[in-house]
Amino acid sequence: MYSQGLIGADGRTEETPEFLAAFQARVDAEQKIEPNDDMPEGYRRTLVRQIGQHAHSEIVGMLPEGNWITRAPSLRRKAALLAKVQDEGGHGLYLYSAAETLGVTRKQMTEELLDGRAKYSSIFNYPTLSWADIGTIGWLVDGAAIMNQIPLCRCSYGPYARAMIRVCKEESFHQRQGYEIVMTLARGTPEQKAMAQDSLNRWWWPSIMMFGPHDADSQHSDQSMAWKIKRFTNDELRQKFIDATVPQAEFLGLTIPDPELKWNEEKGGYDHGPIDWDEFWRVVKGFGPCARDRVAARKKAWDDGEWVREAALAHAEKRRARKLAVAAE
Ligand code: BYC
Repeated sequence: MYSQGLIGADGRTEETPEFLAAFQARVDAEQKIEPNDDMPEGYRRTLVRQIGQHAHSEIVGMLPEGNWITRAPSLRRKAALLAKVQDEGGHGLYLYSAAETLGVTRKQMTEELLDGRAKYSSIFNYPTLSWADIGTIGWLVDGAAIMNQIPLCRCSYGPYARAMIRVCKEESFHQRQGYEIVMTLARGTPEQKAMAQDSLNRWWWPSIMMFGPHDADSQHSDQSMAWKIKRFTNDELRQKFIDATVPQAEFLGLTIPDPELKWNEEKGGYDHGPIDWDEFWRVVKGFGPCARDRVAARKKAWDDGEWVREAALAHAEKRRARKLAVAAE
């Protein structure tokens, strides 16, 4: 029998050493943890934090790209961008639902985002200054997201792992549409190629920061790896991303803005220059270039949507009352 926790006076499972060991054994045996299973409070909290941050990132991530929908250079580009931004909204909803299975409400998560307790990915605090940025976001940002999220399809928590499967399929389409935009610009006029290079120069470092702090400074990695929430460390994923992306930049004839980027035969991967962690922490702490606009946009959407939530609730309540009345007849 898996559950060896004792039920405490408050009705919650006390985390005895036996309970924790049995939980870990279950994770080690690659059994999926499902919403109604007993789980350590720390495991639940870690997932709420990570899935919540992930959901917020998908929703906030719609803003920098949405900014270009009306200015896309052709109908084909506009239709593709619209579909991509809509996909990101869908990913956010999927993820909020996955987090809700852990006993937190979407309202709580949104309030935490708006008052700064919950984070969203640092990358979405940077502005989209040119059309090339839409290509670069697809290529680099979705590319980094895929690298980070493919292993999450094997996360020990079932609802998160299953949500990631569809999300990754769509992200892979997004990455290709971005790469194709950058390729078109890189093969275009000298001005277009310069636009693509300028975009790469601005997005490269923020993209490799997306993977989070170096392993030595990552507070949560060890425990998250033990619980098989994370399957690779931040630095391992960053390295995989750099190794996959450098040949793509070479193919495009673009230069990655890191003079210290060099193939290291011994390790079988690229060495890179130092990351500006001061910039990273500044952005993570809410002082990124667009941070105020992003949170203000989310607050406006939440406030403007209040009547919709109220109407939906009233409608659901009315239907429930009608069903009860019919059942009572
Ligand atoms: N931005 O101990 P660590 C996407 C925080 S893609 C902001 O290593 P962990 C999309 C971290 O939360 C982006 N904060 O943490 C793509 C922690 O602070 P708290 C979303 C960051 O959790 C294209 C502290 O730093 N993807 O959505 O083990 C278009 C210490 O870090 C960041 C996900 O969220 C950052 N970059 O590892 C549209 C993927 N990095 O919480 C949308 C799921 C670190 O203690 N998340 N921090 O206050 C993850 O895989 C992990 O949470 C991370 C961080 C790798 C991000």
